[in-house]
Amino acid sequence: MVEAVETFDGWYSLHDLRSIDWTAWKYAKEEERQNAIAEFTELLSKWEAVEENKQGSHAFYKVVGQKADFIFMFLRPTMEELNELETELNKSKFAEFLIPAHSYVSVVEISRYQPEKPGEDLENTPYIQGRLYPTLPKWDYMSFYPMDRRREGNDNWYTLEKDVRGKLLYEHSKTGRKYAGKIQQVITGSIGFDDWEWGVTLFAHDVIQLKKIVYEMRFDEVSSRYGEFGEFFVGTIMNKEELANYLAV
Ligand code: 76R
Repeated sequence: MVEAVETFDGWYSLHDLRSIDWTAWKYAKEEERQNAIAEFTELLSKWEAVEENKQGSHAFYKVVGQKADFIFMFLRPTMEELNELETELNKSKFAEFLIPAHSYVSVVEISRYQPEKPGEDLENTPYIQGRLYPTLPKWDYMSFYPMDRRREGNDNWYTLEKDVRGKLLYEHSKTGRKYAGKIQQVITGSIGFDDWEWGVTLFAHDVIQLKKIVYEMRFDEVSSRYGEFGEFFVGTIMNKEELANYLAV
């Protein structure tokens, strides 16, 4: 019988993408704009404090292209906190000038294909804990996209035996490790939560490495035979300090 793999699940994740209503923003009074920026900056500071206390993390990037203007990735211990956080953002003055563009709900996931050694408590090792509850990197570039594993005719991931899937993912991880220090990936599981099966969030110092890793992985069997991809979003980092300048009209 084909077996599911056990997963370690960490913080809950919300990717929240917004476009700016530039026309409304330009027509607003200068005082209104300044108030919106000040209040939003306070929200950013609040999220930074959560991150410093290791109660969650976030990433904030400017999206390149017309799919959105901003992408936030929020990590929190519970779904409720994600919900509260988005509601607080929605109630803010700044949100009056934001148009929802896209969102994605998932949970940080590590699949356990490697058998545990006797007496080992893998989940509680500092390495696994650090990956389940990560402080997201503040690297210059980010890419986010959802993906599925294919289930078509002879290319059905869900009819492969666990050891076969484990071997294919091991091959995949060897490609991944070539990008150590260049790419940091966060895999989030979204089965039961959103439209695709996983969310892939990649961070890079050099934007071209995002293209290189995804391209190279396309040739790994786990992607070439079993990977289906959704929409890609790519962004450059947004710093709190540059916000006022970015929003100046
Ligand atoms: O968790 C681990 O590090 C163990 C090995 C590993 C697994 C099980 C691993 C390593 N990944 C795993 C699972 Mn991955 N990963 C992706 C993408 O665009 C594409 O073609 C794929 C998008 C990237 C870029 C990437 C990077 N990985 C998964 C899964 C879940 C599958 C399942 O459970 O069925 C998906 C959807 C997925 C997708 N992966 C790595 C990387 C990198 C860089 C590594 C090496 C990490 C390291 O060892 O430091």
